[in-house]
Amino acid sequence: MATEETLVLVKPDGVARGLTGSILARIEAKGYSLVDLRLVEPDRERLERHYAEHEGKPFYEPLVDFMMSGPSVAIRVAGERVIEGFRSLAGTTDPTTAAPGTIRGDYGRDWGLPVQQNLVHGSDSPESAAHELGIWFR
Ligand code: DAT
Ligand code: MG
Repeated sequence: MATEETLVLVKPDGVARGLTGSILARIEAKGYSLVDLRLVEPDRERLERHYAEHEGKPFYEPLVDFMMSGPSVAIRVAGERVIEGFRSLAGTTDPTTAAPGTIRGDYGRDWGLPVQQNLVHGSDSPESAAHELGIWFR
């Protein structure tokens, strides 16, 4: 299997709660490589491109607003099967039920908001990784 790259975001809740270092440590401890990293305050246009697949869903507007509420840390991460591997490390989307031992399961929960604040984003396929890396590291 060839080395892959994925886009990881530490979302505004993760940055605001001071969890960036803990999340980076988990990526490094798993053995993946940090290739590039930056603090980004995305505008609406960038987020609309990043989350285009979710346009029209009930959580879409709250999601975009949440992602504009503060900076995110964008990370280019490399390794064999890193796309699948980081998704596994992150845990399932709903942080309340994400498995303990995962980033979302250990650090996240429901805060009674219309959007799930689940700390991290990870690309879900080679196609979305290439697309998303182009959006955040243009
Ligand atoms: P993931 O981030 O696990 O790939 P996704 O791509 O389906 O999940 O959704 C993008 C983000 O939108 C997700 O991280 C949190 C939010 N979200 C998804 N489904 C939701 C729901 N049913 N209610 C509220 N927020 C949701
Ligand atoms: Mg997704």
